[in-house]
Amino acid sequence: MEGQLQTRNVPNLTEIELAAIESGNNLADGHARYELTASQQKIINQLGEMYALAAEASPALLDQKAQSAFLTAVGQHSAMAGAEVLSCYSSSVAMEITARSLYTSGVRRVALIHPTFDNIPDILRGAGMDLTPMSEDSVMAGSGRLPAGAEVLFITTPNNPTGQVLLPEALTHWARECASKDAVLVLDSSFRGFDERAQYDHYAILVQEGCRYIIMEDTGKLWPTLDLKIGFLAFPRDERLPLHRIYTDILLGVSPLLMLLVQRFAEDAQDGGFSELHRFIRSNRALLRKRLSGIPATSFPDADSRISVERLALPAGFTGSDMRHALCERGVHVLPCRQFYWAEPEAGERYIRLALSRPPEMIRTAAAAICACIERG
Ligand code: EGV
Repeated sequence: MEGQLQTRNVPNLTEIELAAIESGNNLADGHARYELTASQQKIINQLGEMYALAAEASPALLDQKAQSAFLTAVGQHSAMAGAEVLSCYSSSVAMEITARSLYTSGVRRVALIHPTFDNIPDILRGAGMDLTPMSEDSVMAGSGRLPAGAEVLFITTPNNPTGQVLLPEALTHWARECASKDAVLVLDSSFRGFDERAQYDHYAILVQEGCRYIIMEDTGKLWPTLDLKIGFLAFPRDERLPLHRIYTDILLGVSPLLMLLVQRFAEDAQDGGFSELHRFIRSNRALLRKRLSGIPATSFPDADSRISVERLALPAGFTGSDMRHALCERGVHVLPCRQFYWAEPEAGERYIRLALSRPPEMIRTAAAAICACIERG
């Protein structure tokens, strides 16, 4: 009953994102919404020929080539050799398959990073998992034990919305800790394309530590491809969870045209596209920070974040939820951070989240609206 009331009164982040989508000043969702680069445009101009190629080629080969191109571009060199990789239409589909596989195997107790994007706890709870929060700081510190009884440790890295990255020493620690308890280490790496610090070979470490793992890789946040994207679900070939079986309950596979598109964009990324993307996001982040630098008592708590969203801490007396509504009246759409703090919503009220994967003009407009709202009090 309480749960149903919650659902009616507080929108989830995706409902807020949806409401913003038709707006001119949509800095709500984390999807890439800006012009294609020149080399990306070239790929799109070849879509007709790519369709013909995809129709003729072996789907399995296209799948393998796209996976290999993407995983190589993000530094995951051991993945193809050691892991089974399943291609999904989005990383949320991969997450749903993961959660159902856990449930089917009798697993219930998941330790989950806090805060993180709300659809992760929502999908896991929806599939019957019991969640224990683990603070982002304790996860990233890479010391300490798993909470008692935890059968899964779920980490978003880089984390959304903070951009914090699980470094090699910390991954090694948790891999060892999970291996000693036969727990599964699940990583959502949807934002790793933005941050080279998250591009060391995770699979090599996990294999070396003998850890059971599931990794969700994602192209969805990286390229302005009108939501043509792939979520990869990767796990050891000998993993006993019924991931392949549940995948096939849901999908035969994804479109070979989509696989070919992902392959071409991944090759372009490796060939300078990622550098260009990193420059673009860095420049938008600097622009936002500069435009708001004159506003007293606001701050950017994630000094070293490289991902395509940015948290802003509001002055005392403002809440993220109120600020979101006030900005909405000025035609600017952002996310409140309350919902990211799934175990302690009030702690998220200090912040809003702004998307940086937008044209710079939109960042300027949003910054001006935020200044106006705060100055008015
Ligand atoms: C972000 C949208 C889903 C998600 C956006 C996101 N929600 N998939 N239910 O893709 O950070 O804005 O992760």
